[in-house]
Amino acid sequence: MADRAQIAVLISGSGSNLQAILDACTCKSIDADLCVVMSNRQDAFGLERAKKASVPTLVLDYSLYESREEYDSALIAALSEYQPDLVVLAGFMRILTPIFTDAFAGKLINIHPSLLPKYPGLHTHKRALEAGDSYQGATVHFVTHELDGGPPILQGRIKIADTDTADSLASRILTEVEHKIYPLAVQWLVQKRVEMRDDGAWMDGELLSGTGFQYIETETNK
Ligand code: NHR
Ligand code: GAR
Repeated sequence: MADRAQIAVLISGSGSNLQAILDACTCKSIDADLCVVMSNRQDAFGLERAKKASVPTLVLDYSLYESREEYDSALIAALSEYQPDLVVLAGFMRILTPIFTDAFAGKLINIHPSLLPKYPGLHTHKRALEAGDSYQGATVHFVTHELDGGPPILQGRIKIADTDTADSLASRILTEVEHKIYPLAVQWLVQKRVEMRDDGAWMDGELLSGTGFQYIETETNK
């Protein structure tokens, strides 16, 4: 096994969270290397980011597979070549079957743009605005067979302004929350400070609450 932890990242689009993780590996705030970036779309901009950083890339288009199960089996086979210690979903837009989530149980995480357990699924910012919420944010969680229902690890939030739209919230949460909490949560996993057990996510020997650790920005983690 390689001496630094190996991370596989799965994307579907721009890959700005991938970039935040790549940058954190470069500046050593994550003690790991990316072993592969996989996209389900050939035109995902994140693939360019990976190539620029000399990380191997893979494209697995799901329209070429008969079923979700066949796609997931192909994905497992492709990733196995790289022996990842951690599989990170970063804007990956395909629901995974238990074939995949069981194969990587405890090693598979996602960032979801809402304050889970609120608003699993899609269109989260529109739903928070329509509900008149005061805060919106993002949550890093373990992925299980239950969509956006795996145990939360780390959550960060911003106050919703009167002038916010779904688009302005999406972009503020991406830069002010996601790009900060995702590299931090990845490092916690690499350090084995966080693990998934039957009853939820544990950190430093304590069971985390159902919303995960709450990220508060300080002078040192800005
Ligand atoms: N898979 C499992 N099993 N569990 C999770 O928690 C997952 C997952 C796969 C992806 C990311 C998730 C998010 O953060 C994620 C979490 C896609 C959809 C979706 O409805 C929902 C949630 C997430 C990702 N996808 C449609 C599908 O039919 C396709 C939508 C599209 O292509 O635009 O797969 O929000
Ligand atoms: C992020 O906001 C992420 O939370 C969200 O997509 C964006 C990806 O941006 N994920 C989902 O909505 C998953 N359904 P990025 O490609 O620039 O990292």
